[in-house]
Amino acid sequence: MKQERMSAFVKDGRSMLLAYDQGLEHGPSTDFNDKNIDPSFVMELAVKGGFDGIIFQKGVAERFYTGEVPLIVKVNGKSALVKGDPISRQLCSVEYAVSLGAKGIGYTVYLGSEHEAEMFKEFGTIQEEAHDRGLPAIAWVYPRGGAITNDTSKEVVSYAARAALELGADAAKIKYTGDPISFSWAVKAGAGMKVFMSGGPKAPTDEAFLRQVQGAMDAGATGLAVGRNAWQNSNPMQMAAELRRVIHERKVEKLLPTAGPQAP
Ligand code: FBP
Repeated sequence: MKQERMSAFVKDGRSMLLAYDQGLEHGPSTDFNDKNIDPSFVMELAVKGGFDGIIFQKGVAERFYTGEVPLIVKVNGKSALVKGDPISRQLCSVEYAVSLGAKGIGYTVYLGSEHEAEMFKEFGTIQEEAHDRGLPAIAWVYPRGGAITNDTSKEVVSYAARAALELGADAAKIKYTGDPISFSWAVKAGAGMKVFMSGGPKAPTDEAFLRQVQGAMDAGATGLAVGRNAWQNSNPMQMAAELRRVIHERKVEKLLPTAGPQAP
């Protein structure tokens, strides 16, 4: 049933989502250039680049969402200005997200933060409200705070996937561990829940990024939710085409040396 809730965003079991909530999360001077500071540019990339979904905060969705690609509204957020263990609180109701056209609800949980209990509780309510409307609840699970020393280790990333499953997420967006074998353990920890690799800061080369995406797909991920590595690229349409080749057309050689997911 959970897989059906994600069906608006998944084709042949695979998906590529375009994330554009970094203006609030990071600040405009950190991530944007003259082109991608315009949300219309990213909306157009989502459409022409063949993305399966677009992720906006409500204010951007209100003004720039055109309805041509399924929408995920990120219903919580925080700025980069406050220091200490992070907390990201709800900013938009599920009902309002639906009124904007959302087919999915996104929420970030900072696993390991001293405030995780508040985010768990809020996500729990949002998940139930989303499910009441037949919509998926998609959890960005980012281990962060003083308790976390390595947020891309196999142990921590698989914990993120398992936490998302147990919190009732239909899909989890988690960081890549760096290799397909360790990432396959995180996919396994999700026990059938859809797992998306999070894009992260722009990789040094396109090839390096595409190899990460290929590794995540080989590990059994459903797909990728990417922002900066797509719309910061000097040729975002070409990057979108390459991502389609890896994710949907399966045109790159297998990187995973063994037949299937490995136990730890
Ligand atoms: P990127 O591909 O740009 O990393 O976007 C994915 C994302 O999860 C965004 O949705 C979010 O704004 C950002 O990463 C959070 O980044 P950070 O890890 O710096 O908090």
